[in-house]
Amino acid sequence: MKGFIFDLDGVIVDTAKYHFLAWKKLAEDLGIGFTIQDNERLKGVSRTHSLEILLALGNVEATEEEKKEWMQQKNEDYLRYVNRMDEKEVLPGVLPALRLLKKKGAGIALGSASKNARIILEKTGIIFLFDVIVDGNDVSEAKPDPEVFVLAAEQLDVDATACVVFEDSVAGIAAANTAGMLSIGIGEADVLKEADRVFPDFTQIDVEALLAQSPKNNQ
Ligand code: B16
Ligand code: MG
Repeated sequence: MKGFIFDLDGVIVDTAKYHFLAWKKLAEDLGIGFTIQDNERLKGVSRTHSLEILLALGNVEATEEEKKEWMQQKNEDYLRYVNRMDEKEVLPGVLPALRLLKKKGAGIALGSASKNARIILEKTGIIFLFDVIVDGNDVSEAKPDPEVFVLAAEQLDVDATACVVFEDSVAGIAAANTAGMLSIGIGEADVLKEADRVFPDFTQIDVEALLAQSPKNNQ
């Protein structure tokens, strides 16, 4: 395998808790009940779609103008948390994996739905390890569409079948599978059923073994 594509939220960092706090504040302002369980539905989903899910929970209808204003408000709150992030927020095992891949000369890409991906990589001090960054600003179709991973592989100049995708969301695993890449789920096997393999976190992943693995269609 030659290309390694990382999702951001839920794989490299746990920003879901900050998304939750920011959406929760907006929900309170709008009089919508919003729980940590509801927040599960927003993981891996774009900002626009997240707002639609939130409004549907409260049966709230809104104009395009209001939606734009609320998304901006939510993002400003979210960025207040992001601005306080540092290298301690990189999840266990991720940094050693990135360093080993770099040392071995593998292509390293980010493939995230977030429009805040670059600032998060900067704040956590790992942006220099990425050869390619494809985020929510670069795609027209959200996961489960494979666009984000296809673009990342193209920019790495690696064939899709020689790419590994690390993902924590069901939609992201579907996107990786559609792209013909090896999908590695980070999380629970009974949730990420479609993944080629699932690990609870990066400390359990043998990066050397992944590097030695043949392309997906030759397995
Ligand atoms: P933003 P990922 C996703 O990141 C998050 O999982 C999802 O909860 C969020 O709504 C989405 O990014 C958009 O984020 O508002 O920062 O553009 O998991 O694809 O790295
Ligand atoms: Mg994710």
